[in-house]
Amino acid sequence: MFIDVVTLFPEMFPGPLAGSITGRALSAGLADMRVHDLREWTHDAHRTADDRPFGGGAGMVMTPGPIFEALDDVVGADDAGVVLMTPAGTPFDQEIAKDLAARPQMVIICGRYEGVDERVRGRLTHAVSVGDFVLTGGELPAMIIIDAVLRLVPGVLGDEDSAPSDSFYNGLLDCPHYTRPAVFRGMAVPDVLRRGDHGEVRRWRRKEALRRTRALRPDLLTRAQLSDEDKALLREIEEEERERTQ
Ligand code: JB8
Repeated sequence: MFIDVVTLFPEMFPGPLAGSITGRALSAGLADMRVHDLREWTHDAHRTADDRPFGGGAGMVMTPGPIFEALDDVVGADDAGVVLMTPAGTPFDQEIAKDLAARPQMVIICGRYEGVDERVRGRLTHAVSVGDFVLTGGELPAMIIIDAVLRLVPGVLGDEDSAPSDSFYNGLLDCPHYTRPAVFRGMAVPDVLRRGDHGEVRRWRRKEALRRTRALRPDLLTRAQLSDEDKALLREIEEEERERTQ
């Protein structure tokens, strides 16, 4: 896949993407990341990419001209994803990651300042946020999107880097994990994991994933596709919760 980043701070890339699984994916040619300085598409001596907001007020707005010209030059495929990183976007999630990973090209525009001229929206397939907090710009969010998308590209994950059981892969938080030692500072690993009954282990993991999701992310539970077994496990959890709080 082709990944194109349009930014006022190209020196921030590849940054952390040069390491680990993403670094290997890029150096192995499984994806080709090109980083573009938005100022290449400015035409004045000061290479201006922002301006004062119509209507007045504090802060600067990224002007549409350089962004439109950058997209004219950079967007190749007609089913390319064109993504603006903005706090006023859709919360990024695994569904958006899958959508973007299925495309031949992803172009990410990193927002800065108070925002981007609204007329840019018409050139986008996605406007996404990575969470409800204020950042300095869209560069770090763009790296999050690239990481999440790259790991869905075939060949990027080795056998040891599991995708199917990850949190959110099936719409639930992942179950708790344990490794040796069996007892650490007086804290024991649940017996079921040490007995080696694979059916019991699978059921325990599903139940604990449901328990954790119910406690921490009830919004995910209402959207998840729950099997009859899941519903039975949730009833057990609710009964255990009633007993615990009596
Ligand atoms: C300033 O949450 B985000 C995001 C936040 C930002 C900017 C861009 C993106 C620019 N704050 O994805």
